[in-house]
Amino acid sequence: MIRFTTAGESHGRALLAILEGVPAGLPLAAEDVGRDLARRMRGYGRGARMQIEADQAQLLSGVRAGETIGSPIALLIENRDWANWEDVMAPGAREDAPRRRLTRPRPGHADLAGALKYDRADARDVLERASARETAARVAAGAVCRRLLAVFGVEIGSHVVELGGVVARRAPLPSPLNDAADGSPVRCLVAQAEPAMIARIDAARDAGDTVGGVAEIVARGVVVGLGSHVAWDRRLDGRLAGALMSIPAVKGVEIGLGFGAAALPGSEAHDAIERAAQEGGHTTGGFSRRTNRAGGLEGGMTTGEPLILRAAMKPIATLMRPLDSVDLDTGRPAKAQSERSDVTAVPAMGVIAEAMTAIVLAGAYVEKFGGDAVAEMRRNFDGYLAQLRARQALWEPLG
Ligand code: EPS
Repeated sequence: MIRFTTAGESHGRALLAILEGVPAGLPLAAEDVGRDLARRMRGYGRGARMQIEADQAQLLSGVRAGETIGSPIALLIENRDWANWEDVMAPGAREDAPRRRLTRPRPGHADLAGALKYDRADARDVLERASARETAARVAAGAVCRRLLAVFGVEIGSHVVELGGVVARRAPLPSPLNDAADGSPVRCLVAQAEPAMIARIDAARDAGDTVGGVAEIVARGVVVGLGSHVAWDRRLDGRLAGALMSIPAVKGVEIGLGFGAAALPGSEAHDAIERAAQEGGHTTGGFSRRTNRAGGLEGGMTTGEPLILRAAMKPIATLMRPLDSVDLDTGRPAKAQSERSDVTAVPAMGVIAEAMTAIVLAGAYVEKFGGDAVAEMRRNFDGYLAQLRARQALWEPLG
């Protein structure tokens, strides 16, 4: 089992991730993590905070001489902005400390429900943790999982398919996906859509508004048979959907055709099965599909076809022309509070969704192939591939 937890406030000293269950013997360096952290910080529409930070991970435990040793991996990312917030966020009690209180909750943010639930008079105690800054720690944990998945030939990428209402036309996906997507300021593969998306972000910024969008996550090289149909909580589609839905501001998740499948007849919603070409199909049991409407998941299990997931992000809740709210101190109507923020973070959300996908998939690999050591997992994986091949050996050769 792979488990992880994070800690840290947006303007606190640092973020921390603890990842447990990664097998021993995986080569790992801080740069493996740093690459994804840097990718998460980019994207047109980010605010001034991203000019302050330069996220890097320190490996505090679980790695020795460049290899994991099977113990929990603790990753630390310092907040550079801490230097500007130390007085406000310091854990020690000080009467005269500046508070930078937030008392006019932002509709769409965790401010109000969090302040009520945790009995806080200052919603800063809520927003500091609800802030999507926390996702840097997830991306660090995800980068380690991505490294493990690479041993088994899995590649995870993402791209933005919709931003601010601009929908990118479907196009064939390049491989590796991220090499192409990361070259775009909005991580969009369709050159014609990019300027329109940028224009929507600019217009929203000028209007004191924000925009949302949709990122598509693609995992290639995933072996058939991860997850299980036998119990609700072992279905991989459920785990993936939960993981993506847990990303701040994500309000919708689709797999394959997703909501579109509901309107189609069965004959147009499924993926006909055929034999894979002779040279391919070692991770799909010798089968292939003419289409991939299922998004690589049937019965809660991987089919061996690429996983296709989409996550829809609502517009960021911090508005420079705020919506109506109520002041927690006075109970009187007031405009919601504005804070420095981003106009959009959809490009970053795709990178975060990759990380969450990697964490769930790495967990599924460890579950299926056992995993105290990478070499042990590898043996079990090879044994499974041999099992898949043995079945094919009974078949007539393809003519
Ligand atoms: C965020 C507000 C902004 C974002 C932040 C998420 O931060 P600040 O309040 O410091 O300007 O930049 O995202 C990050 C810091 C990050 O690393 O992604 C919010 O309120 O959710």
